[in-house]
Amino acid sequence: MIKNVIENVIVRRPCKNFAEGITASGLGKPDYELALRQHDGYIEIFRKCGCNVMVLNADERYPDSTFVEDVAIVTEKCAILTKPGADSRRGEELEIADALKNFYDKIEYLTDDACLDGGDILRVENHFYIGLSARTDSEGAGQLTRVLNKYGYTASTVPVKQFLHLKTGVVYIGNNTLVAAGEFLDNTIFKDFNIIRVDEDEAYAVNCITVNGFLMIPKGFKKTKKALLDSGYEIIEVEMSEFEKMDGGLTCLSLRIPGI
Ligand code: CIR
Repeated sequence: MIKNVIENVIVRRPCKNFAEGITASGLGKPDYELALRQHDGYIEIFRKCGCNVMVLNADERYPDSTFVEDVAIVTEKCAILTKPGADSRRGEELEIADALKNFYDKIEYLTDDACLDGGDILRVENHFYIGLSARTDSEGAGQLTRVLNKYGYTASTVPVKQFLHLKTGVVYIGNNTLVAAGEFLDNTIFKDFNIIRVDEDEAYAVNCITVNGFLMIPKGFKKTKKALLDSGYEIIEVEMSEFEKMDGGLTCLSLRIPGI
């Protein structure tokens, strides 16, 4: 049984050219100063939830490098560096290795022929669903599965068509419960879960985070907040407007390292 305690969290400050990152949101250019303040708020919530937060300096070479979730998979047994599927993000993964060495003896690597973004990895207890998306291919999924199997985890793939990443459209909040929207609402792969259904106009709010008994959700999504009130978690809202403009959700901004 995993403890489900998050002890350490790694984040990276947004860089000055954050607005030059990849986006299809159509929500306009983010305000950098506001993004920094929202990032401060995000960090503060993890601290309130009892986590140590390691804050890495901005990396101006990679506009999307604040979205650290995409560059590594962190478990209680090992960390695995990914191979980002977008050309402009290739190499970001190597920049997180030193930070991970503070927490891990075992760091695993995928090879250059793989594509895999951490946003496509949905962990449910000791099973990992791997989204096959525009960013993650079957070579990446195969390599990750082999690494996970080595550490006693299982994995399987899920096609992702509508969303950027698997976790943009479905997340696990414990207790056999998923929060989902769009293509994942009636996907037979998830038929044995309880599903908290999120309407299309609030789909951004699917991407929430459970952390030490709290549920962090983006601010401004009333229907989803109401639906999540019965989940048994205390809900904490965080302003995310500037990250939403760059297609980033709550999970994307951190690597959450489970306690052993
Ligand atoms: C990108 O397109 O790569 C970034 N602008 C957003 C990444 C969001 N990451 C995530 O959903 N895990």
